[in-house]
Amino acid sequence: MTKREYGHFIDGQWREPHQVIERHAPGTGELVALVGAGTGAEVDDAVRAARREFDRGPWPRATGFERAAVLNRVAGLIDAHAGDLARLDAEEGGKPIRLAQGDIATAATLTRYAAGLAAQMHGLTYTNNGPDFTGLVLREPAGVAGLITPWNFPALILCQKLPFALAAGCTVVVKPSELTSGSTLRIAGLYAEAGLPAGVLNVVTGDGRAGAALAAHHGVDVLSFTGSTATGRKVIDAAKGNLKRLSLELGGKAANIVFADADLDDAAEGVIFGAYFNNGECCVSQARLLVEESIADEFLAVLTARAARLRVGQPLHPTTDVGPMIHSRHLATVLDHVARGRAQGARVAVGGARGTGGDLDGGWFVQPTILDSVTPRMDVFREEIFGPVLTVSRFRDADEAVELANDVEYGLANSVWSKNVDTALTVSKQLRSGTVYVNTTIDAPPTMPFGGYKSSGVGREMGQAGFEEFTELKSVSIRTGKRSGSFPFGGETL
Ligand code: TXE
Repeated sequence: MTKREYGHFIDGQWREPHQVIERHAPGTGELVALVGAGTGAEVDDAVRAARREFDRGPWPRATGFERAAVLNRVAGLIDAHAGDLARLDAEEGGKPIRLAQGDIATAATLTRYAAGLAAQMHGLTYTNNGPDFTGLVLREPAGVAGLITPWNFPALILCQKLPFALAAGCTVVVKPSELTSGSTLRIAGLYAEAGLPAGVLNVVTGDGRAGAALAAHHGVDVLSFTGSTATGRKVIDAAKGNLKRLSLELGGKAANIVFADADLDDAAEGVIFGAYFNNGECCVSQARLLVEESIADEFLAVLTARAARLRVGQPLHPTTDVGPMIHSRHLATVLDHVARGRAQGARVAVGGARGTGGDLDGGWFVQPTILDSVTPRMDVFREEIFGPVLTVSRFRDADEAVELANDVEYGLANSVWSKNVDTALTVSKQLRSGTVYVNTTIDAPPTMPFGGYKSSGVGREMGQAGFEEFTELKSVSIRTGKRSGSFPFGGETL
């Protein structure tokens, strides 16, 4: 692996950092990157450049077609550099390379979709406000957007935000995760290559201190954050100084609800994919299986055998299914969850320990794990584990399944497996989550808005709704002709 050194990208220039953060590859522990530790001063410079471009620059004033042309060029460049981008995310984040390649393909698709939204950005006209009145509802860019992204989908989550903000005419400051900044900086370079004016997109790397400075900055009008619920709460506090608009995509504890009338082969594949996709380090990870009692033992036997066959390995290996945890502290946290689950009465059906042996020894691996006999009182049922750990609980009927699924503080996504349309739709409507997958899992196109109920966040990403997060509405009420009568003030005409 090659060690990379990154600077900040501010006002179209690469800037040397004063201090750096070391990034070690999760698969091997090798030093792979030195990332700039941004401070309030760099955030200030970046916001100042974005502010200048928003207030006086060409980007917010360009036509939707002009903005779309730049975004479409960027999408082409992302495709052209897909191999490098995927490798950065796999090396720095530990995600299996096949998944990283999928992330980059989707990043390009999201960018093309956002280009289409730029081209058709429009407001409304009201012609029913009386004969002398025309009401215009203008849709305007919201201003300077701050984007704070996490480490689990570095390029993908960036592209759930950035092209939408730019499509709307916002100017942007991004603060990527200090653990996985490479692909964000590379993509910023692709925007410059595609002709985005200097200062419209700025990237300041660094840890939570740089994120906190961006969240608090009065020059930022709208902030879009993806990360933990705990940090989301801090972002709300920091953002209140200038009451900036917030969109927060936070933690989750999704359930895969499997009814006896599902296609069980299909459901088993879906449950395995949902639980172990991206090493389980995924906000929509389907970390809880709720299975109908009558098929539970037989279904669990299939899952256990399937989980044991998953290939745990180095992220760059083409056949790896499950890679390492993001860092050693997180490895310890995931193993601690398993230990607490056991202590509280869960039974380990498979896995349950650190992944070791061969080339796993230098990295932070966890065996794909299934904890059976999990009840709602246990911590593993309620807390986001964010690792390759699936919990199993049984239900008697649809009412109990819904009650169990909703009995957590989160509400990001759930899946329902049933071939009975009554069951599938009735349960979907009762689930308190922003997304429900039916007979599929972790599978939603960019047209569909994505976000959380309850402690999973506020606002939406992707779809028309995700675009609108980066816009403001302005009502312009126009009177034509001479007003008959007076304004209703004292009954006299001035
Ligand atoms: O997240 P943080 P962490 C969950 C998951 C994981 C846990 C901790 O359970 O185990 O969070 O991960 C920046 N003001 N998710 O500690 O802290 C930080 O630098 C502003 C779920 O890595 O939320 C990074 O860029 N920003 C999640 C980003 O916030 C701050 C994805 C996310 O980091 C900040 C990641 C502050 N005070 C973790 N402190 C999902 N929804 O998918 C940190 N940051």
